[in-house]
Amino acid sequence: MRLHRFRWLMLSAVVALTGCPAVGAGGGGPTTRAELPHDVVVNLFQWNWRSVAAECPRLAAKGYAGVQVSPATEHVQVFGNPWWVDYQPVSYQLQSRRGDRAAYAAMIQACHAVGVRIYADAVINHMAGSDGGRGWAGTNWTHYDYPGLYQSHDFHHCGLTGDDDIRDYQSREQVQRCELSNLADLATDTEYVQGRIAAYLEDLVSLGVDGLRVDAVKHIPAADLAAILGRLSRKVDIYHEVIDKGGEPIGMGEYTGSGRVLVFSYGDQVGSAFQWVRSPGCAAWAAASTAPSRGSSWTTTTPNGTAAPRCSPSNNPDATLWQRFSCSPGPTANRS
Ligand SMILES: [Ca+2]
Repeated sequence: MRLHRFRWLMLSAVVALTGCPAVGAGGGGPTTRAELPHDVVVNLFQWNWRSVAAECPRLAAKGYAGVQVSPATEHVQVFGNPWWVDYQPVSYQLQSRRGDRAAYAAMIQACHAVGVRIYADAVINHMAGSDGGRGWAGTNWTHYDYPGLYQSHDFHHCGLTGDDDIRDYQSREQVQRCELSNLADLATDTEYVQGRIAAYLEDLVSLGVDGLRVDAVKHIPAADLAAILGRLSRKVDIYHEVIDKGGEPIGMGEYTGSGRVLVFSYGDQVGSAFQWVRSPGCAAWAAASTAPSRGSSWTTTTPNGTAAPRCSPSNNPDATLWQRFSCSPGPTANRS
C-alpha cells in the first residue's frame, strides 16, 4: 500500500465534497482513474477463504490490487467465536475457522488468476492467552505447551509485573518481554523460536502469498523481527502493525528496516485535514449550510432537501472532529 497516495485521495474527496481547500492537499497528483496507482488493498477481515476466492473477480473488476485476509493458523476455540480467536494461535497448521490449507491455497490461486494479491496476517509475537484447551484443528494445548512446537522454555516469563502481564507501556522491556493481555509471549530472541516462526511464514510464502501483515510488532524487538524475516526464501511485501501514536519509547521508525509500517496516526491526520471548517470561507459555508454527513448514521439532509439542521463550527480546539460542530437538528433530520 502507498499510504501517501491514499491520503491524497482522501483529501481530494474533501475538496470535491465541499469546494473548500483541504489543509495540506497541495497540487499535483493523478486526475483520472487511469492515472491512479493500482495498489489499494481491502481488508476482508474474518471472511472465510472460499468467500474471499469468490469475491476476487469482483474486486479485480473494481480495480483493487489485493486483499488482506485473517490469520490462517489453528487457533483457540471459544464459545461464540469472538473475532480475537484468530489472534491466538495454538499451532501453525493452516486450519482455522476460515478454512483449511487446501482452501487457503485455492483462494490464493483464484485471486491471482484475476490479478488480485493476497496478504496474510501473521501472528508471531505470542500464542494463546488462557490456561488450555483444544484447538480448532484438534491440538490439545496449555498456556505454555503446544505439542511438537513450543514448550515453557520457548516463552518469555518476564518476571517484572507479578502476573507477567504488561503494565507500563513506558517500559520497553515490559512491552516486548511481558504478556499482552496474558498472551503467552514467545522468546523471539532464541534461535529455535525464530526458526519455527520463519518456517510458518515460509509455509505461507510457499503457497503464494504476496505479502505479510505482521501482528503486534511493537511487542517484538526489531532485531528479532529482522532475524526472522531474513530467513524467508523469497522477498514479499511486509508491513508491520506498530501502534505508535507518540509518547512511548518504542516507535514505528525502529521497524522500517524490515518492512513498511502501518501508521496509526493516519486517522488523526485525516481528521486534522477536516479543520478547513475553521478557515473563514469554509466556516461561513458550514454556518450557512449543513454539517458534513457522517456516513449513514448522521444524515443532515431530509428526503425533500428541506429542514436540514443548522450547524456551525465550535471554537474548542480540543474537541474531536465531530464535536467541532454545534448543530440544531432540523425537524425531520434523520439521526440514528
Ligand atoms: Ca514479545
